[in-house]
Amino acid sequence: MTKPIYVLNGPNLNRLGTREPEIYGKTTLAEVEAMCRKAAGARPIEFRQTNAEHQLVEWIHEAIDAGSGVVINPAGLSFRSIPVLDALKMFPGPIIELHISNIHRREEIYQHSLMSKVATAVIMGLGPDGYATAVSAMVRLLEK
Ligand code: DHK
Repeated sequence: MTKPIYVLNGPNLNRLGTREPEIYGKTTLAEVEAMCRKAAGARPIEFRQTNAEHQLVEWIHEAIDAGSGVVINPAGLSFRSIPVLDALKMFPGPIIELHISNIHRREEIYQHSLMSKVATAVIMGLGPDGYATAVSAMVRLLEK
């Protein structure tokens, strides 16, 4: 049984499509999920979104035991969540941190992600298409 790639999304990403479209685009989260499943090919994925820090931590714990790789957009939690960082430190497989926008071109508060210290790779600035890029890259990482 192939362990799934966990694609995890943090706060406010449930509002994709109407949330600051000039920054995040008009693609909905459901459309992003479909893009991820297409990019994953035969590999199963668990695609989830939460506005709650504790839920994201618990899903990372689930991935530690049941997942092959983690693609995560922690959204606003990227910049201050030690609990999410600590959970990711326990994940044994590859982690790809994803941001729709290029956080380094954003306001100062968005420019330093805590998660990048534990990420295998970081993809940002590609818009919603970045998710498919991240999942495709994860598939290749897992095949090595
Ligand atoms: C998403 C968010 O919700 C913001 O809090 C981050 C990130 C940027 C993104 O670009 O996907 O600052």
